[in-house]
Amino acid sequence: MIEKIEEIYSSFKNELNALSKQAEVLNLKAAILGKKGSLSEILKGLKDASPEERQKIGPVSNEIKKSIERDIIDKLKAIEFDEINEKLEKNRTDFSLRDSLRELGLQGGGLHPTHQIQREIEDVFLSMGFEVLDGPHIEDEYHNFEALNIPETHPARDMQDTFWFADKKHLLRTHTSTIQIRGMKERKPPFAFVGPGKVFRSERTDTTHEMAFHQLEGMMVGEKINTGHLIYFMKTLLKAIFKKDMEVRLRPGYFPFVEPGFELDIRWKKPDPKDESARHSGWLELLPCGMVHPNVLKAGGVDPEKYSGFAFGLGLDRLVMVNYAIEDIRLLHRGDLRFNKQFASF
Ligand code: FA5
Repeated sequence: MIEKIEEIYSSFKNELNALSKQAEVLNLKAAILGKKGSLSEILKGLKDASPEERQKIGPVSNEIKKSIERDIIDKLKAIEFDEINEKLEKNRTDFSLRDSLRELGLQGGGLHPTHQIQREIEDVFLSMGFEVLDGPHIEDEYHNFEALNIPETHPARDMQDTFWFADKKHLLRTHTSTIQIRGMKERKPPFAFVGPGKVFRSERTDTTHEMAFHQLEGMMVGEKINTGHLIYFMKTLLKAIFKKDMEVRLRPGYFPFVEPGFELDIRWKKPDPKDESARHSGWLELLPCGMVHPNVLKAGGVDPEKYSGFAFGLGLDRLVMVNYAIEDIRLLHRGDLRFNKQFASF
């Protein structure tokens, strides 16, 4: 009987090797291990065998049954793997386009310096357990102002002159603080996130002001979060970006959505385009921040009696200016390839 069982196993192996479809493998399994399968039939005969024979054949047949089951699982996995590879091969994406462009003498793409810095900061915060959130460019009045403790008649609305849509209800968001409200509503404390993105203001442009620029919002909410946490995270952020301890200045700042509010300025040596060796030393307003106002926590569905938090809004374009000693913010948005190529990883 043992020889018969071994014979079944060896012919099973040969048949299995020749198969390439999952259904065929399952049929073979049924033909051997199914109710009327060849191995099952033999095992049924065991009941008529003598106790000594049963003692000998029992363990062998069990071992072979296990081997068959294992072989079948391996084969099914291998077939699935082959099918995936076949699909990948068929739907192959040609990532070599950039090189082909270069072969054709055309310019390939690269990341804008603002985007590069945004990704770098996202990585710093991801490593500290923050999430990265997104928010819409077209906002409603509620998320851009009201929920942030800026009611309709509040003079702080004038600080951020806005592009309104014809319905007078929607606008291009003036800051990424809108992400605070959306982020809070979808989470339960404790939580921490950053929200980068483009913002828009109806501004007269100059060397440090643009109409469309980039901010990165940050927020942390939990029990007993205080100004010490805020300062720690701001310093960690600046050190990661500038790779050294930066000279910073914290002064009181007013934003209706934080209390207390601060302006964090950074020591900046402004380059003089007329005289390459000259540097005007000064402070650049970079990072407004503060402890989240209780009304804002409430608007986000967070109990201000139990939880507190900090928030900040970093000007990304200004950060690029400081990092690369760029004298005019407008250079960043002009799309001049001679300028952009200096930063892109072509
Ligand atoms: C705000 O937009 C607040 N939402 C920031 C905030 C968030 C405060 C959370 C407190 C808590 P402000 O208008 O100062 O603040 O803009 C933030 C940063 O964006 C500025 O520090 C500056 O770096 C940058 N910024 C502001 N206006 C311009 C502009 N026109 N062009 C380029 N960068 C700008």
